[in-house]
Amino acid sequence: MRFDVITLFPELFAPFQSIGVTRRAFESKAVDVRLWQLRDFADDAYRRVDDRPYGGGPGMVMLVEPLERALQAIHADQAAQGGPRLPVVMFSPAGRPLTQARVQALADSPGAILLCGRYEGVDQRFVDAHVDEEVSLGDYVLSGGELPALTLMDAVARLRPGVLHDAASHQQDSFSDGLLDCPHYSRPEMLAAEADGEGRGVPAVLLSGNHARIARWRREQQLAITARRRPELIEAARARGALSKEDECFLKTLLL
Ligand code: 21W
Repeated sequence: MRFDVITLFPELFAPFQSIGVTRRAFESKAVDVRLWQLRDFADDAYRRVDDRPYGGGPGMVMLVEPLERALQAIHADQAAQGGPRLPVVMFSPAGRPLTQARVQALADSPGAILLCGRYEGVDQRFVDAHVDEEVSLGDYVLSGGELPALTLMDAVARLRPGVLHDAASHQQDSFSDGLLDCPHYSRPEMLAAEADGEGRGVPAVLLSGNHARIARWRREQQLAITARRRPELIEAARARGALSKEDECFLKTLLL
């Protein structure tokens, strides 16, 4: 798959290609990322890509014409590579929140053109003519769409075949079954006591070797944590029929 990223800050994307799971995705060609510096598509000596908003007000607006030239160059490049025309995703605080379902759909697709906004926003005429979808990361204010684009590509890359070593870790993830994850423990079994307290041990059930009991304990931890922190996810799991009779019984025992 391929991502074409339109940005004023291509430097921000370097670590994606040089570190960790996303580097592996990149090197294995599971995800091909091409960065397009919007300033290269300006038409004046100052490489201007923004201007003041009609009607007044604070901030600057990204200009239609450089964006259209960038898009045209990307479409030409995609066609030359024999690829399909990819949808345009714009990152905006006014977009729909990104979900794992949307991430999965993108991972199963040939890719997308990602437009990273800066300034107050993008001239609406470009949005109306070319943007297929507006995506937000949530209700807090960032300074532009680059970190959201990196977030989306990270979430997609780890779903591409061959990128994660352990296929089971997909399945167990928070959100892949709609509940938050259970707690995890590793060595040592007992942490030495400080002067003032007791040693901190691993929950005994995890050392029991009883795999059915361990699975039940983990499920109950997931249910309890989700019910406390994200009750709406319990409601959604119930609506999907994803809660067993045992799950429901356990939830009734919780003091929320
Ligand atoms: C932040 C641009 C605020 C414009 C309401 C009415 C992309 C983002 C961004 C930015 C404003 C995302 C206003 C979560 C984000 C992004 C830069 C508008 C004035 N508010 N997801 N008028 N949060 N942010 N501010 O900020 O480009 S995805």
